[in-house]
Amino acid sequence: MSRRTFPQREERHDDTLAFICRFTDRRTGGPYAPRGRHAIFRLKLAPLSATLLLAGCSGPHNWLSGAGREAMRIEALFWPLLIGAGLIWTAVMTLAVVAYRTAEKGGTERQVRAYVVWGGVVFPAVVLTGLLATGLLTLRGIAAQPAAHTVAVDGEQWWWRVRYEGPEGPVVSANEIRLPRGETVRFELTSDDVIHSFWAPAIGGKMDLIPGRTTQLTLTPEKTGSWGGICAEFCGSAHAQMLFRLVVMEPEAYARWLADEARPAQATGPGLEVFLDEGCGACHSIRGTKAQGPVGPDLTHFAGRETLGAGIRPVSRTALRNWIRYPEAIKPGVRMPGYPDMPDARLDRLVDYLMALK
Ligand code: HEC
Ligand SMILES: [Cu+2]
Repeated sequence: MSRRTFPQREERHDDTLAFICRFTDRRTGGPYAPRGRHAIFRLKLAPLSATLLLAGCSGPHNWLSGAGREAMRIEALFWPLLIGAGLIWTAVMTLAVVAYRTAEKGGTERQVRAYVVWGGVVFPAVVLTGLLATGLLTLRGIAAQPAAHTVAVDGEQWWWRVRYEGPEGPVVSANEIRLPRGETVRFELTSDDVIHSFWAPAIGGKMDLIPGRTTQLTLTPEKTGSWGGICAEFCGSAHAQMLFRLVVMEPEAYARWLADEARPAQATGPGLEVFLDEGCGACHSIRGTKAQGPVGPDLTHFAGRETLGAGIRPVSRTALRNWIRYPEAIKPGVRMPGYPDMPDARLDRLVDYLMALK
């Protein structure tokens, strides 16, 4: 069989695939069989896994942060599980070795069978039953809780539509969810297109968003701060760029913020004309203006948010300019057209206006 070379691009972008091809081909003498070192040494996943591990242990996605009551309960389950699993693994392996030795040294079949039955059947069955019961109890404690208020979240390709119950009707926002500290909130989750999954590791979770259904998740944030959230179910090309922020505030600050958020847009200026002229209003709403498009994120208080593009860029003039000109370059697959030819002066006016939407 002739040796094809592994495609360069794929090699760089999909180390796992490359690894599997090389690994299986090494055994079968197939086309991707590696020269020289064993396939496993070519696996370049080590730095990646280390990064992921470290990323999980710090920063806004840290699920061991104790920033939410549900996250803490899961954490309380995690450590006994991890340590227990380690101990059990060691014990069972020891027993296996002892059983093997006993057999080798001519132990009777009864002796060997005793090790297998007690160490391999009875012990795991008892431990796993205990763990299952603990897990189910924890789950029940997390699931069934009365909530002080509700936030509706719709998954969209590839951003989050957020609706609060404002003082006078619903308040719509996007990609950022504000919550009062110490109060239990019920998320009502649904999707407009495909299945997404709502996950804010630091506070707790996760729960799928399913088209045609409403799923629920209750969370109780315990620490103020800004925490990261992600879509945890592959939902299309820009899935990895579908992030959100969970901003936990003191209850009084939250109430003030919500009242403010419920107001129509305060900004005016020539940029609004540009916005309407360019047709942005066909997709985006700015409450208090003629722009009432339901397709994209509500922009009424856009500049009051921390990020744009569903958590992938900070809200800044530069990021916003680039986003309007080349959204596809920032987020491949994005459902917003770019405006690469908009004259600078016009773009500046538009950006001035959007940055004033606090
Ligand atoms: C065809 C519909 C459509 C049009 C027209 C459109 N957008 Fe968008 N826009 C979207 C969608 C969809 C998103 C969400 C993209 C994502 O994050 O995946 C978006 C995102 C944005 C965001 C980021 C919002 C946030 O909070 O993350 C801004 C700002 C924005 N658009 C401004 C504009 C401006 C200014 C125009 C006109 C020059 C415009 N858009 C035209 C559909 C559109
Ligand atoms: Cu997704």
